[in-house]
Amino acid sequence: MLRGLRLSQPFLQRSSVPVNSFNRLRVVNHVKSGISHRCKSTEKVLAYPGEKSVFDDKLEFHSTKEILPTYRIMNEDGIIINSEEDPKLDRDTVVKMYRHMVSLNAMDNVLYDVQRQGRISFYMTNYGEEATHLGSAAALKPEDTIFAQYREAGVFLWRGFSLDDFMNQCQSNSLDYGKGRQMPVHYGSRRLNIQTISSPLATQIPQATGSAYAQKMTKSGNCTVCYFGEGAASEGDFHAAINFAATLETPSIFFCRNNRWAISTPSTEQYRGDGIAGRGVSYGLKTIRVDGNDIFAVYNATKAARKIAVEDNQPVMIEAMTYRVSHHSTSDDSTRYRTLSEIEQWKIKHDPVKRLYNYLLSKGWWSEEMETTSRTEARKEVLSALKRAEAQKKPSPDECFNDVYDELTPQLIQQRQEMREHVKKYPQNYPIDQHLV
Ligand SMILES: Cc1ncc(C[n+]2csc(CCOP(=O)(O)OP(=O)(O)O)c2C)c(N)n1
Ligand SMILES: [Mg+2]
Repeated sequence: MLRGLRLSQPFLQRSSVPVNSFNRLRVVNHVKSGISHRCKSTEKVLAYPGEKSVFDDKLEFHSTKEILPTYRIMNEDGIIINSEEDPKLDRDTVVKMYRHMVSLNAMDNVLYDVQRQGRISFYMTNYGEEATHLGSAAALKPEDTIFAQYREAGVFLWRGFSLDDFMNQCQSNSLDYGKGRQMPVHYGSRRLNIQTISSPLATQIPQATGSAYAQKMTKSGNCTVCYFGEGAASEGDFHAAINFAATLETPSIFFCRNNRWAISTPSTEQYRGDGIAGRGVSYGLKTIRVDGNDIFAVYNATKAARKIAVEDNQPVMIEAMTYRVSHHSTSDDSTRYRTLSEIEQWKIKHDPVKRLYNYLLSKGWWSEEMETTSRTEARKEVLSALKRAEAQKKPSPDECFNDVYDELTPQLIQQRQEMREHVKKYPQNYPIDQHLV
């Protein structure tokens, strides 16, 4: 029964552990003749970082036994179920949150249709996930850096990205900060501390860890918040990023929007174990799972996470449970792989916007009349921003070649010349008069 000793000795012989470190090895002394019962010791096997394992003479494979709970403080009807947890946000703040939800819905309605009319090439809506955006964004400081995936338009709205900014980007016009070089919904803003979105999934996660590490090194007192979907969390980049954040002890908040779908792949086929929150724990991150459709729970969780990140220089994981109510994008038809009744159930029973609406009604801070007016106004504002954006010229095609390097390389100069000649030769295919020169 010298299992502990037998297991440990070869390890130590192979390793380069200095001799004086041998005293860290605690051989569990449970050698007894005729032992039949399980023997556990309170002594440690070895001091591995982050792990306290004891010797155990029973052969047993382990799996997740404890499922992390889901933090919630407001129920489906907009009633606060635990008044001690109520963040007691003032009327202006809650109304502002709600108004942004209304604007977000209006923008999604209009731009989805605008894509269908062929006036923009692509769009992704945010329906069903509004509370994850506004609850988290409201709990951050404007100086905190944000890395988003693509379905976080409400975070941009809260930060001050205007409807004109959204429309200019989706129209790829000359006022777009990205100079028309990205697909629609790939927003970004240096002024608002939001890194530009990029299409390859999960690339933002290690970048966000790097950003947080830089904040730590410069003692900035801020954190980096990284949003991603549960599908993106299957990428290798996710694991590398979280492990670096854990070991470098960075002021990071990893915010997973678990909306149950990654295009047509349901969460049930995406992972095993206790989901993304379970991974946070296993990587050594302080972790919380939260009802993503409860804006106050999301707000509290993000606020507390920010405190841990900034004050203790520790990364935090938040898994927000929500649902992608619409199609993945305008290139998708989700009724091909999920039932209408599933979608309806989420729309009717778990709608985060309705939940906040009911809360506002119960406080006397909103009315049916205000609802109608604000929805009409929001649509009008979106449409006029769209009109302004459509009236703008497109960027000069030369912009394709700028900003890659500090100065154009000879190859790029040659390619730009070829492009100019090509465009001139086929004016019927290139409405160059719509572009800046
Ligand atoms: C590296 C990479 N692989 C695949 C894709 C195609 N793709 C775009 S979005 C997406 C699903 C992502 O799902 P999730 O992270 O859950 O975000 P959600 O769309 O649900 O918000 C996939 C597979 C991609 N953009 N990049
Ligand atoms: Mg998803």
